[in-house]
Amino acid sequence: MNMIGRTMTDPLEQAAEVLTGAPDVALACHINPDPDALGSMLGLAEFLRARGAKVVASFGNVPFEAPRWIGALSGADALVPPNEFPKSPDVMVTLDCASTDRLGSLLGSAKKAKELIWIDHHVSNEGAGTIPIIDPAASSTAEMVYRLMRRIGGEIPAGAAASLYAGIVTDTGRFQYQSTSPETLRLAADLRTHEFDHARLAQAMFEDNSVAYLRVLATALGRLELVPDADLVWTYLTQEDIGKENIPMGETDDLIDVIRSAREADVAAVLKQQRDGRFKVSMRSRGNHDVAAIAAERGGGGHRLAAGYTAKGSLQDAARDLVEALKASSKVA
Ligand SMILES: [Mn+2]
Repeated sequence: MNMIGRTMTDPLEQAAEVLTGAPDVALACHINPDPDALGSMLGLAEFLRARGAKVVASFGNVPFEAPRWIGALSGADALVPPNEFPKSPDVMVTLDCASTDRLGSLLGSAKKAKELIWIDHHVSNEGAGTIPIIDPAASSTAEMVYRLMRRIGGEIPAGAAASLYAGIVTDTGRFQYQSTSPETLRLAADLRTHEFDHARLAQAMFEDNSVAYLRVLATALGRLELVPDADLVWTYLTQEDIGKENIPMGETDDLIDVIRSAREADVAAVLKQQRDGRFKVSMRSRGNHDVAAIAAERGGGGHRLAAGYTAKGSLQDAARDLVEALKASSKVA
């Protein structure tokens, strides 16, 4: 492919061409992967393997721990721990990474990759790699991977369809969020024509809480604070809280979805203490605030209605800063 030809084709076409010809492909999704990141990656892995490519997939968590729901997805046999990931891959694809630091320990491989295809839908993404495919209008990275598969052509294995479906269902909040377009629904319908148990998949993703998590949820709900001046409802969890119930902080990812159902405030936030003592702030807006802007000003990122950052200082400092930011932020009409 010559350079002129290349500048004239769109990134999706470029990526399709590269992946069609590549015998070895290395896939990476973001650290602490959600079903969109992992589903996109394992789906693409299974698809490319069915086409005869050798594929490895990973994410840069150290220690390397897969989320519990990975058992509901197929294609996991492509997974390797980060230390077995190629150091300078010929072709590497990143999935659902809003920024390079989301690669964790796999960033070095991305820097040395000859061809780096960067697939993401976060609005804060500035794009990276030799072939950036960024679509903030896409409901999910899985939706974008599906388009890429269609462009490459050929059969989509049922397992790959299930993995993409998991990503779409999750990132659209089960088809509730604004990002759910007619195209998203058509694409989900297409995926559902494949033979897989979507009800079991949904159960593994959404109805699989431990009693320990529900107790931690009770602790968080017991501390709920409403700040009407800031249009905010918020709560927090400390390392001690999760230590008591012996669950990892990652198991509390869905807590924000309970908090944001409060009708009295537009913005919901959960402040979670990390192992280093700092508080990670997750925010959701019901539609009237651009929380991505607040996150970006604090070194974080995300979407207009769902974003996050790591706060400086104590819990009190972090909460005060958030309240001030919301009071200052002009509402989106
Ligand atoms: Mn996503």
